[in-house]
Amino acid sequence: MTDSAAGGVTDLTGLYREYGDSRLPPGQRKTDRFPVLSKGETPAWDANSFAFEVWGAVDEPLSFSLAEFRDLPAVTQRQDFHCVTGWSKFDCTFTGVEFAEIAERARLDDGVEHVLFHALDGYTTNLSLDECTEPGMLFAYGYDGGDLPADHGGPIRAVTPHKYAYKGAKWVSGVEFCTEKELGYWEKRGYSDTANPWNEERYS
Ligand SMILES: Nc1nc2c(c(=O)[nH]1)N[C@H]1C(S)=C(S)[C@@H](COP(=O)(O)O)O[C@H]1N2
Ligand SMILES: [Mo]
Repeated sequence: MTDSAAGGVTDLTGLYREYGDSRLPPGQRKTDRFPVLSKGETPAWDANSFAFEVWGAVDEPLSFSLAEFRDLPAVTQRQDFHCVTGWSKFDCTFTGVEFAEIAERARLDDGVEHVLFHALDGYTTNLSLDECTEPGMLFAYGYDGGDLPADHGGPIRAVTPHKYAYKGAKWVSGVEFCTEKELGYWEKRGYSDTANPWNEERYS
């Protein structure tokens, strides 16, 4: 896997090799734009009252203001982005907090195996805990050297370069650690729970 840090940017665009042979997953076409794909409107939020919360089967429920979240140790990564509707955007540069950083602080109960992400627009998506600790799983607030635009999920979104992008909640406001699996918005509506782009796991 290519994982070289140049100028503080870790290159994760070689991550596909762990899952398949082609950087462009089967059935995808490359776009140079960054389309916006949301189930509804971009939700309104207030930088002064926004909270990123962590709850569920944890010893230490957490709540971060935007300023507190931006004070956490952060990384910048170059990643590819694959939407299940068929477009892929290569070389997105995201800055944010690694999933593991949050999980460690929350001190998970022994039985935690699943994670449900909650978003300001009512969207949810689920992953197993193991899938969340894969490299590239970030809570991103920066994109291409600036703030993550609101349409793309600012103030904070999850990014999941090893999965179709519906696994990455935009406007993420809550991370719930669970002992049992609960399906998210698209997973309940027939999209794949595992969502591996190189195996073309689009539908369940
Ligand atoms: N909260 C929320 N997150 C979401 C969605 C959404 O509708 N609401 N759409 C998902 C889908 S299907 C994709 S492809 C990506 C799109 O991200 P983009 O708009 O930045 O391209 O966000 C994902 N996360
Ligand atoms: Mo998507």
